[in-house]
Parts: sequence; structure tokens; C-alpha cells
Amino acid sequence: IKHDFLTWPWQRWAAERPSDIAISLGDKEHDVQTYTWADVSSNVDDYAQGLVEQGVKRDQLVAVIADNSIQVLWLMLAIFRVGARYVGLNPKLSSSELQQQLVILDNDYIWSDSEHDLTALTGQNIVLQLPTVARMVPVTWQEHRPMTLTLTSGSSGLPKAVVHNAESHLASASGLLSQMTFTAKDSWLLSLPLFHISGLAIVWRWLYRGACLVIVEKEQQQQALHWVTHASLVPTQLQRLLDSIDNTATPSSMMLKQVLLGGAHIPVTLTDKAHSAGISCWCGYGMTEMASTISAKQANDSSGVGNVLPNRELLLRDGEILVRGKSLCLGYYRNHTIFSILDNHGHDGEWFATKDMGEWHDDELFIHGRADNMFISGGENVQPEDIEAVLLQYPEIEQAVVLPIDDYDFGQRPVAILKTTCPMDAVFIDHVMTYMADKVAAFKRPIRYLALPDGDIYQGIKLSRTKLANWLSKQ
Ligand code: 4YB
Repeated sequence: IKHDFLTWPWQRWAAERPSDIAISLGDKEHDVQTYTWADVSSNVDDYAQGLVEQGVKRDQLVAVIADNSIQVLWLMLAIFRVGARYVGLNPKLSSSELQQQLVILDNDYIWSDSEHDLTALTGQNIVLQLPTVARMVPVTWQEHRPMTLTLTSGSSGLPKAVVHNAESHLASASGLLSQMTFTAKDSWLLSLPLFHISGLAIVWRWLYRGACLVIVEKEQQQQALHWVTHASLVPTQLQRLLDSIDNTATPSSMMLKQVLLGGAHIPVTLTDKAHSAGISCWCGYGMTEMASTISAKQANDSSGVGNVLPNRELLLRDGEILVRGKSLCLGYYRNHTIFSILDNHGHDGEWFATKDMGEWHDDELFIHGRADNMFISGGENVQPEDIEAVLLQYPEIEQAVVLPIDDYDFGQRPVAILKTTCPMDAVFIDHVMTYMADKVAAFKRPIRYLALPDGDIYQGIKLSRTKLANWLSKQ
């Protein structure tokens, strides 16, 4: 499946359909701000020139710490336009967590819309501004140029910066859209963050199709799902949407045609409920390294994730999912170098080993969880070892193990099991919780603290997570 962009996608659409609406900041019915493709093309050129005037050059790295907004979108497209690289960071992270990631990235520039004290962080401040002199940015469209870095936490704790070019993003978009109908008249809500691959993938599908992108404030997201034809949601977001429909009981006003689900296990009961409310779902299995969705299907009564999309290949080896194809990233970025993610040692070195376990059943892929310990809470990746490391810095804590427990709203949430040098009473736990509130993002804070049990909880010299999880399930 080819895409054929000979220039920047927004320039192509500006040439072919200049007055079509490209971006809407709310409900079309309510006289909200919209931008045509002609507007998008000229705004991106202006903001790009604004960046050039601040010294931003091709191949430099710009870190953006913000929730989704039209500003972040302009900034990102302008960064692409000058041939620089975009990396989004989660604004919910603490300053020390951010700085830890920025040290590895060694970003040249930094931009944030939040209260983060940027002076403490790596990178020169930039602003989104119009140029003082009107000049053309000299960089031309090159789909092989590294464009985005997307942070993803793997098994080893520290997040990896996954590098993609436009070619792999467009390959991802074209493969999915060969199966899922998304026309130039449709609109996709920017319903997931631009610091995650699921949010970036929305932008690339929009650019690929020349459709309409809808951007609203966080508080309006729920409402906005009534005005758009498409959205990407993690299962917990869909659950919340369905709960709200139950309350208002006005599903008839919905334009929503398709919801693409992914990022975590998708319960059949959830997609069934959505179907009853008139929302058709697509179930996807994806990952950062493959520029989002790898396999997908229209939801049905099986809990599988369908078949492999065009531009991707997938293989099972000893139950582990291996992937490759046009949507695969260029590599991981560190020390100003892009390192191959492929394990070139074996003869299957062409494939990327995902650490996800899978199975084929009646020509459909089923995901059986990760080989490592990561879990997902409210759509955010949680790496237990990260939380443990912070806990262990607390004076009275000797040992810490963090495990997930099921939660109706978040899917899962972390629980901490501690060995302490003092009694684990309510006052102590209160102090630890205050300490954690200062150190890690809310979604990473354990919701319960338990004392490490006696008995056989070790495997060799290390605590056994399996045994502890078993014990936890009986608490
Ligand atoms: C799964 C899983 C599944 C991922 N069952 N485990 O555009 C999309 O495809 C999209 C739409 C809505 C929501 C999310 C998405 C995504 O991109 C998700 C991509 C993602 O989560 N990437 S990640 O790098 O943060 O995590 C990847 C891991 O997530 C995988 O390796 C799996 O372990 C897990 N996962 N889809 C069960 N359907």
C-alpha cells in the first residue's frame, strides 16, 4: 500500500482542496474556530520561520512538555517543517522525572505550556511565534528524515526514545485506513496525547487522508465524542463514555462511526456495550516501535485483535510476538545516535521481539500479556521498578515490590508491598504517601500499602513477584 506524498501532506491538501476544513476546535454547529488546509499550510510555514529565527535547525531535537492543544500541533508541524525532530513528554511527570529523560535525550530546545520550571531542565526555551521577516523555510519534504521521538517504557525501566520518519508513520496510517473507513469528510478527535504513539498516529492518519482533526480542551473531550466521526480510545476512556451515555440517554445525536481501541486488553463486554449504544469499535493491538496499530479488526464476540494490517509482518516464536515491516521505527535514540532495535545475533535478526506473548486462533491473533512486568493504569504505562526505586529512597523502607491490582476505572492500579524498619501504621503510610505525591506522577502512586509477608516469598536471593502476586490475590 503506497501513499505517494511528493511534498508536505498539508501542502498537498492545500493545493488540492484549499478551502476544506482541516482543523476544528469544537462543535461545527456552534460556530467554533476552524482552519482550512490553506490556513494550515500558511500557519505551519509562519511558525516554522518563527522557529528558524530562534535558531532551530534541521536535525535538532525539540522537547515539548504539554497536554494536547492547537499550539502543540502547530509547534509539532513547524518542527517537522524545519527538518528538526519532535519529542513529546508527559506534563504529569515530576521535574526530576522529566530531567532524567531529558538528560538522555540531550534536547536542544524545550517548550512547555504548564507550570514546570523550565530553567531547571535541559534545552533552550523557545516560543511559538510568527516571524519578523517573511521568508521561506528552505527545508523540503524528505520522508526518510527522522522526525519524531516517542518515549516508551520497556522492561528495563528507563524509557526508550523510539525514532520514526514520515515514511513509517504514513505506512502505519495507510495500512490501517485500507481496512477502516476514514474519508476526507470524516473527523478524528485528538483523543490521546501527542507524547504517546496513539496520539501521533491520529495526526498521521489525518495528514494521510486530508480529513478533519478535532482538538478540544481536556474537559470537553467527553462532549466532543458526540461531534466527531472517529476517535482513538483506551478501554477505560470508552468505559467512561458509555457510563455518561447511560446517564444522559441521548445516543441518537452521536455522529461517532468508529472508535479505535488499543493499548491494553479490550474486554468483549465493553465492545458489546458500545455496540448496544450504537458505537462500532475496532480492536487494535499496537506498540510504539511499530508506529501504533499492528493488527486490528472490527469488534466481534471474540477477544482477539484480528489480523495483521498491510505494511506490517508478524511471527510467533516460542509464543512471543515478533514484528517487522514498513511501519517499524528507525531505532532507539541515545547519545545523539540511532541504535537499531533489532537483535542481529540470531538468524531471525530481522525481526523485533516485542516481549508480548501471543497465539493464533482461527486466523486471529490473541494477546496473552507481556513477558515483563509493566502494566497499564488509566491508559498510562506503569513500570513497577520505577516506583520501587523511589520508595527505596525513603529512609525506613528496606524492600519494596509494586504489583498491579484490578480497578474498575483505571483497569489496574499499583499496590506497594514493603518491608520497613518501623511499624507500618497509618501514620507511617501517610508519610510515605505524602513523600510519593512529591516524587512521582499521580497515576504511579500506590493506592495501597501492605507489609511484606513472612513465608516463602523468595526465589533464590530475590523476591519472587509471582509468589507475591499470588499472596496479594488472597489479601
Ligand atoms: C496490548 C494491546 C491489546 C497494546 N491487548 N495488550 O492507534 C492505536 O493503535 C491506538 C488506539 C487506541 C488506543 C491506543 C492505541 C495505540 O496506539 C496503543 C499503542 C501502545 O500502547 N503502545 S505502547 O508502546 O505504549 O505499549 C505497547 C504494549 O501495550 C504492547 O507491547 C502490549 O503489551 C500492550 N498492548 N495493545 C493487550 N490490544
